[in-house]
Amino acid sequence: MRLTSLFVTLAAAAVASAQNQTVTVAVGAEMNSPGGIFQFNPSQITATNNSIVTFQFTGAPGNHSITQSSFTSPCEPLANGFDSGWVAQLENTAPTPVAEWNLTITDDSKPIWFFCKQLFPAPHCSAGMVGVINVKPGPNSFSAFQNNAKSASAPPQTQGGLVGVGASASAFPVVPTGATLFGPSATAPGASAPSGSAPSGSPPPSGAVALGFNSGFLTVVVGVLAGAVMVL
Ligand SMILES: *[C@@H]1O[C@H](CO)[C@@H](O)[C@H](O)[C@H]1NC(C)=O
Ligand SMILES: *[C@@H]1O[C@H](CO)[C@@H](O)[C@H](O)[C@H]1NC(C)=O
Ligand SMILES: *[C@@H]1O[C@H](CO)[C@@H](O)[C@H](O)[C@H]1NC(C)=O
Ligand SMILES: *[C@@H]1O[C@H](CO)[C@@H](O)[C@H](O)[C@H]1NC(C)=O
Ligand SMILES: [Cu+2]
Repeated sequence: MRLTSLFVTLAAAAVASAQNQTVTVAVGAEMNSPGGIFQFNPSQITATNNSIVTFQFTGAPGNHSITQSSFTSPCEPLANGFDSGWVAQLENTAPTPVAEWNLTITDDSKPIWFFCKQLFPAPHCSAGMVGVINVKPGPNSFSAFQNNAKSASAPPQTQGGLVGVGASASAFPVVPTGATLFGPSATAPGASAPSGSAPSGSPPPSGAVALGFNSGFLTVVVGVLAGAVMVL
């Protein structure tokens, strides 16, 4: 009897400790970071059902999104996928408290692939700014996904909703003074842009969007990209 109840207690404790964790992911990096500006760190996350993945926009300056995609189309928003919208911060230091977005895992049985949809000063997704939650063993690895992203075409600049496939958020990113959220205001909160239709009021995909970064930053970024191309 006593032994049985001890086992039951231990089993319950083991289950509880494996649930509802919080994992923090840095969105964007500092210019001199290993791996460059365009990255999620860590880029591979394990998170069980009900766990919260907290994306912190610590990269500054930066203008990034967390947008769900699929293994086969790394830089293409997934139909009914989640999308944080862009969080822009132009100072060299991220504001405090840092801009933050919480994503809750609703299905840990399948990988949840995501990317950054920002196109300026160069498409972040093909620069390698991609990530995965709950990758499974096999050929659909993070490195295969990231390699596919490098040759993908630029993502459309549509805005998705809060509820994704396998993960969802209850609100768009909370941004402090010094950071600005772009995208979600163009659609109703929680609304998911239907795939294939252009949301009204969204900016044209190229040319017309102000960059906002100073030219020194651009020069460094272009230099970093040129360096990356030479290495590749
Ligand atoms: C985990 O989160 C779910 C949903 O919020 C909640 O119902 C459950 O009680 C939590 N479990 C633990 C062990 O905190
Ligand atoms: C994200 O979730 C964590 C853990 O529950 C919480 O402390 C934090 O306040 C949440 N952040 C936002 C922006 O909701
Ligand atoms: C997590 O939730 C999904 C969807 O309900 C379910 O299919 C999966 O089995 C759950 N994972 C675990 C470990 O229970
Ligand atoms: C951030 O990026 C979005 C999408 O490209 C753009 O609309 C917005 O103007 C940018 N914000 C700044 C401050 O550069
Ligand atoms: Cu980005």
